[in-house]
Amino acid sequence: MKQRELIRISKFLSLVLRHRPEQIGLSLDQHGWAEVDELIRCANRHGLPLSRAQLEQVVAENDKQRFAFSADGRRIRANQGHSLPVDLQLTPAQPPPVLYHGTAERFVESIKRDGLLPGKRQYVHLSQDETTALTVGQRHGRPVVLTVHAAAMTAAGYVFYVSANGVWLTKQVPARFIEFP
Ligand code: HQG
Repeated sequence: MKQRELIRISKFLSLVLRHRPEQIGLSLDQHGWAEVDELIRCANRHGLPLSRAQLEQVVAENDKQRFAFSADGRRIRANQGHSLPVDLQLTPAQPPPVLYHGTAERFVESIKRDGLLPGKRQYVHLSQDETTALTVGQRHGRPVVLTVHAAAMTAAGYVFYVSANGVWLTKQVPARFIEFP
């Protein structure tokens, strides 16, 4: 499968597995899982030809490992990024001393005031390295990388999770834990 086709299917999966399964008549369980057979049926019915083999290739080769199959291979879900209120059953984890958040310059004033908020998603997304954060920030405009004092947050009782694909998640980051460039 060509790179372009992989990306197209990945974007489609992000939409239906994180945000809007109802758009293709799909349902997710409370932990975010979709039945693979049902996903394929719904996709095909909505004009996106999709096979099990293609899904396997997307899961295996996705640049950010955005999706995972269940152990028995019968279900699939997104590893993070949901706006739907699914419970990924993540266990709290101890983050490294600092994490990074990439955002756009135009959001900085508001972040200084309110801290980092999850917006439409369930969690604020944080990266372990600055390069990844920069790429995330570039999606929104002229990028800025913020340093988040994660260890200080856990000491203060804030809880962190790490998704199956290595994205750090937390409900919010108060401004006092953020270092601005
Ligand atoms: C900003 C992609 C104003 C926040 C990425 C961000 C990530 C505020 C935007 C994942 C704010 C939300 C998530 C405040 C936060 N005032 N703006 N108080 N608090 N913001 O897309 O982190 O490719 O929902 O800085 O790689 O950019 O889809 O979050 O700029 O891991 O797999 O509000 O999405 O992953 O934007 O990206 P988003 P994000 P995928």
